[in-house]
Amino acid sequence: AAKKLQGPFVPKFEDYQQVYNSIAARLEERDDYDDGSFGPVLLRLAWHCSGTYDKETGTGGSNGATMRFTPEGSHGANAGLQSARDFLDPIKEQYPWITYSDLWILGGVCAIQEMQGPKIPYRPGRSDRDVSFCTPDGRLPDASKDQKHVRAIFGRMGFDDKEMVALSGAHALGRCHEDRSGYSGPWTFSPTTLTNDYYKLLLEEKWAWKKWTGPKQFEDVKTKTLMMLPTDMALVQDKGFRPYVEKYANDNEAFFKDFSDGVVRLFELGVPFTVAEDARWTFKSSFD
Ligand code: DDH
Repeated sequence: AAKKLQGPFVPKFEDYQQVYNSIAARLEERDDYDDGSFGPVLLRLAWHCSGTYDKETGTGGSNGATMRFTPEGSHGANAGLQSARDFLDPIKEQYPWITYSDLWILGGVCAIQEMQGPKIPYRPGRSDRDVSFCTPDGRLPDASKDQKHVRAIFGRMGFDDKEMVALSGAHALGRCHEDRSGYSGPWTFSPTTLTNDYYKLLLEEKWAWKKWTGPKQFEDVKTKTLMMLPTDMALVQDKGFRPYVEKYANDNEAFFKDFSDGVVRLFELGVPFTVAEDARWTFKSSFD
């Protein structure tokens, strides 16, 4: 009998869901990290791939996974993200058909959903590119700056005020590390669960400059355990940003909706998709 011709392997939804499940299982298994979870640093990896996008030149963004290479991998803003890339390497070995760039973004999607955030619809289509596609240093935000800087950086990616405030709610998660950014501490009391606490704390706590020799940051006067960066504080100081901070502090559902929409857009910056927008997939979470 004639041997049936085997076409190239074309992964489908079920295949990506399997990758999702493997990342989720590894998140559960590897609790040997800050606050017991690699979730926050996985999200930061996905954001730092995407946040290099420049709408004028179409360069940067989540296509390419160019942070694998030295110039971009050693940019100051990316300090510490090696741990997230290492975390995902065994997954890449298990599913060699997925590109690094699709995998790193899927890692961000999985991290958000597994940390009880909203669903983040996803489509594949990113391809890995070589070192010549590395973006120049300085495209990611500098935490010591003010609202003008936040608007310039996120405006360059194509975001408006509402989206800037919604995306910043990611700082409900994770913490700053002195040996990475120079800053220190978490923003909330539950750094491995996504909630609107970041906005509530911004409005309800009293914040003062932390007295220390490190970079200028705020600490909460009451417990001195939480922190805000100058760029976080800009969101309540600025007249254009503040109404959104108030809205999200009062309405977790509105935050989840706008955060999900913003992240979907962020994670797709600079990608020449062949899959239509209305064909995005929504993955089952481990607890669904
Ligand atoms: Fe962020 N972020 N971020 N951030 N970020 C840091 C940590 C984390 C800024 C600076 C810092 C976003 C926006 C901004 C996460 C997600 C997102 C740290 C500390 C600094 C500094 C790093 C370290 O020491 O390890 C600035 C400035 C901005 C801005 O101007 C708006 C956005 C948009 C996101 C997102 O995910 C959509 C996460 C998660 C972390 C915690 C990482 C960890 O290891 O924990």
